[in-house]
Amino acid sequence: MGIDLGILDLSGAIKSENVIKPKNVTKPETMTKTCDAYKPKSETDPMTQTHPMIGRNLRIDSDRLWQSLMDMAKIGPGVAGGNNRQALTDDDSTARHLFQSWCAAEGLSLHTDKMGNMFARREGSDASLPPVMVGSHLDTQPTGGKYDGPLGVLAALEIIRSLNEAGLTTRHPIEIVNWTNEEGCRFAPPMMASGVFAGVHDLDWAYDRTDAAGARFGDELERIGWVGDAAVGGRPVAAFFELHIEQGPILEDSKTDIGVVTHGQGLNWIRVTLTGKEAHTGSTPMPSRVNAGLGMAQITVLAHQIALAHAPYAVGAVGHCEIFPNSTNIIPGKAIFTIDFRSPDPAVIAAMHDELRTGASAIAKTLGLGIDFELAGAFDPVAFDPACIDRVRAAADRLGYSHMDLVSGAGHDAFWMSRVAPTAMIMCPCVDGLSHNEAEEISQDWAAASANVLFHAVVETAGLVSDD
Ligand code: HGY
Ligand code: MN
Ligand code: MN
Repeated sequence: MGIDLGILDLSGAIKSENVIKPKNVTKPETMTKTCDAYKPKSETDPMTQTHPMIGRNLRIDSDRLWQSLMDMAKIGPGVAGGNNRQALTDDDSTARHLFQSWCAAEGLSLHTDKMGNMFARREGSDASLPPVMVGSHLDTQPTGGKYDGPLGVLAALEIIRSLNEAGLTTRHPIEIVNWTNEEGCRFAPPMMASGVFAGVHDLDWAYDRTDAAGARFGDELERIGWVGDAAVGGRPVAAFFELHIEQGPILEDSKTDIGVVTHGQGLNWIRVTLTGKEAHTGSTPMPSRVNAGLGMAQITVLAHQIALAHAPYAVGAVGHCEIFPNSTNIIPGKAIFTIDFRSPDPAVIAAMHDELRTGASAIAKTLGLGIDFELAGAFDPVAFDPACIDRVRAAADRLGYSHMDLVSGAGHDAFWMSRVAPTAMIMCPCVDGLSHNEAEEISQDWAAASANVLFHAVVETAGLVSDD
């Protein structure tokens, strides 16, 4: 396989002590453990310079972070306790305004680029230095949770609030980022705006993406009033850090506080369009039917079987599907659906894609259907920056949290940012490993622990210069 999958072997990385009790989390001893004495490293390279302050009482305010998460969750509520705050909706705009007001209250200067990415900047002692960026996304799935995305943006804000409270200055500026349209559920592909920032997607191509109703991304961004005037990307970034919930069961099952994300798996979204013939479901003889819905069902099973055939690390499913005219007594004449294939190994992704095209074409031929394939989203597996990863591990150790290496199953803006800046991710557990479900849940302690690790990694990278 293309990537050393040994890191998925969890045997060596789990420490038995310092466990978090899932669900009704009590305050385990690690959460209150004071920091060990901290020995500053060499003064030569400021990027690795560490400041005695970091070893002392640098902590975020857990209650304040939690309250911000709960306040943000009130915008674009779902129907079952989660959120439906899809990209470029009015709710997305309301969330942006709330975030903007919080940043203004902290004295940050806010600028927005042409993709609507929001950057809230805290100056450092040396404005000539590129910013350390930290953030994630505020848009959600249609039946999303309260934490997928907002935890990373609001933990970043909490770092700024804590620095302001402590009166500390960093060398590098720090910029909090809210990336537009990370989810890609309304406008494919996912991580679209960070992709434009990283030079992977062209601005005009992104503007022309349409949602299921045919609305253009560019028009919707204009409609909600969040087209900024700043160029998208093309500027130096010292480093990028992203805190995100795991969205899987590994951390909670192993009772580990922190996920140190070393890699992220790659993805292919293959959108299939099947063309059949609408006809009466009652009077049309079975042999003469050209049923696009039947083709979609058979190709859905095929995708599942292909993923199973590439076990243990490949995954595959059809999450999006539409049939037309979607009337009970009309044989579907058209089906449009998207296969989501993922693996840590690019060769496996390519193999699954090829097997799907071959198998689906054979199914279409047997059923007399027209078939069209479109690559609706794709990114390769990523390896994050070793120096940034080391800072995350050192912070978790210093703060007394248990940690393990992880490969991210989900895609994140950090994946594209790793192309233009040293990048690392931090993960916290989530209850039952559940996400992209309104029942998504984390504990306040999990949020605080991971935000503290983010705090130390970001501040160590930005360099502390003094107490104001
Ligand atoms: O699809 C993903 O992995 C991310 O949640 N957008
Ligand atoms: Mn996310
Ligand atoms: Mn998501």
